[in-house]
Amino acid sequence: MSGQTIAQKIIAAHLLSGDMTPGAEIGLRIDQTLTQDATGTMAYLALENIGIPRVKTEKSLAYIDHNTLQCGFENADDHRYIQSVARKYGVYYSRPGNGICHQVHLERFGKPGKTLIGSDSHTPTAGALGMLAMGAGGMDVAVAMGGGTYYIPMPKMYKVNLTGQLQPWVTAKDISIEILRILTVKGGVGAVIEWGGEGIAQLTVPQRATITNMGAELGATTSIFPSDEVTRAFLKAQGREQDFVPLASDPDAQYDKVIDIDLNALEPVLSCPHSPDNVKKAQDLGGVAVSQVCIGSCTNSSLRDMLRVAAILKGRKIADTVSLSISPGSRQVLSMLADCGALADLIAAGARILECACGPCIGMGFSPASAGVSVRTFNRNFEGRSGTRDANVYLASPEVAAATALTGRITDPRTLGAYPEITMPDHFLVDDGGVIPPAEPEDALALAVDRGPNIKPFPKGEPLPDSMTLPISLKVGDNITTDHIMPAGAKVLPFRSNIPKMAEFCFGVCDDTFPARAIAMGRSCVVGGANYGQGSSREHAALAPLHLGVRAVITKSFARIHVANLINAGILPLTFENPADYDVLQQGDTLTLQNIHAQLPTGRLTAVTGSGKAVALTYPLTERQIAILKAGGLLNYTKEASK
Ligand code: MIC
Ligand code: SF4
Repeated sequence: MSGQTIAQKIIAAHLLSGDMTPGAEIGLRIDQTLTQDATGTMAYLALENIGIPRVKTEKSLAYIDHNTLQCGFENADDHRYIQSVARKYGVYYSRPGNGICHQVHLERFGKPGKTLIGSDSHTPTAGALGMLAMGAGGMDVAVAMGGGTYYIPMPKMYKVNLTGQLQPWVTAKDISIEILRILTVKGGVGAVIEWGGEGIAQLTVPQRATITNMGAELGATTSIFPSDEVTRAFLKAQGREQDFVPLASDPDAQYDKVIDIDLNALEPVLSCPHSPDNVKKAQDLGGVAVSQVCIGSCTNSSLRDMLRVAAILKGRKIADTVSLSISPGSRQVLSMLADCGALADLIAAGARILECACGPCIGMGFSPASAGVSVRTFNRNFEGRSGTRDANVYLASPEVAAATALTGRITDPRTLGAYPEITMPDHFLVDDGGVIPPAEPEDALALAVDRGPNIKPFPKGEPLPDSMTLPISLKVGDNITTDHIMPAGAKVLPFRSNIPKMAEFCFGVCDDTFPARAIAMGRSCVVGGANYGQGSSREHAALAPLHLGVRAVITKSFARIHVANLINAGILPLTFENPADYDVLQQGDTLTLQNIHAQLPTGRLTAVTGSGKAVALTYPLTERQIAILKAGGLLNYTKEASK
């Protein structure tokens, strides 16, 4: 037997069911969970429904970071609900202002060798610590909090070897964008990406985290670094060296794909509108005028990133035509910036300092002007995500962003001269006062949960009928993101715990007549292209269509988390056996599916169009997934199973 990769070692140590053959379903024991507020309300409503009095994980955290605007009572009610439910059920509550979930988790809670799932697609950020960290839908996180198994298809193993040395002004973000150029937004689907090679020794944990964070944009199950002396130094500086365990792949570990990147050859690059894999060099984009620069997000909001930006901006002024926002990733980062004076340098240069939260990344304000150009250090530049439909959003390193803010045009930072030195402290400022522990178990039972009027019950699916005739309520193309299906932003996020209201915005970016049409059709199906559902883990992208009567989604292929969310919601996921059939089906056509129950275990299902043409559909479902679909979703299934 050959040796194991890092991920295979962690999987083997947490394996509850299945065998580790790529593609086969495996069940994992989950050590830690995290939720954020925008997906957290649904996750905790699901947890309440499951009926377990106390979480069973080693540590579960509820972060409030996505919507902190509190314009109107809805958002404040969500926070109050999550705080009360966390207190009662044994979950640590990271209050608004404490920071972005992935940054805080990296700093304070992630542990090498452990498993983590989070109701956010960028949970793999913690892979920078040698943790097997995966994004999941809220219902799956609820089940894991209750001590239940988390199921995924056993991933393939990819390895990226870094050699050489990053040149001045070239950063971890440029590595993240380079791998997107090589693999594309579909290239990591079904794989864990392990980072290694001599080049990783120069990357600190937060730099590694920029890379594991953006592995989500490759569609990867997760990304992971070894736990080595760099990891130990980081944990020590966070005052938690005791959490360190060394972890590396075996020298004879086998990989399905190996990619070599020579760091010496990398240059500052940007992801151009509207996809992270649309890559160009900064020096080739020099003519593009920019009206907004946003620095922060779970990709690039560490102390190191902020200190570097402050050093670049120190003593200079940003261009009159640019609005610059800076959101530090955590209270730790913000406090340390304040203590060392770097915050004052940022303010003096003209930056607008925002709360330690997701902010502009999820369209919570800072939407660019009409047809505006925004350069952001974030991870996603999907159409409409900024809140401005015709905006052009570029993704780049903090260095490129700072240089661009100074000139008002996309700027290769190497034109600024010498790379400013920064000094990283030996110890981070540790104050976990922003994290409120849960009540003791003996006090918890008597505690009430606060529920505001905007918090509606969890939507339930209906048992899968044996035959269905479904009109096609919508046909969309390739790479449809969950930001297309269920947009976010300041107008919609207050309704994350109110699916009927939220469904009014469903597919708004593609076709705002969809919700009314779907309701008028009663039950219907949606047809999509390849990589349908990429991006966010929001299960709202399944629950809102469910509310609108969508019973099946037929595509060329699916993104991992979204297809799991569809099944959990009780919506049938199907793919075309012959991708050319995608062209045969049109919006408004009708599909009839018969003998569904008997056909599902075969992995093949025939649909017949209104004009009598047979369309062969397929999807390899496990027995467990078929049972979930038949029960009308994971919640019904879990309740039935526990009877
Ligand atoms: C995102 O970056 O798209 C989000 C917003 O963090 C989502 C979660 C959500 O929609 O609430 C994600 O990445 O899963
Ligand atoms: Fe928040 Fe943006 Fe990160 Fe999502 S990608 S967790 S919205 S900062």
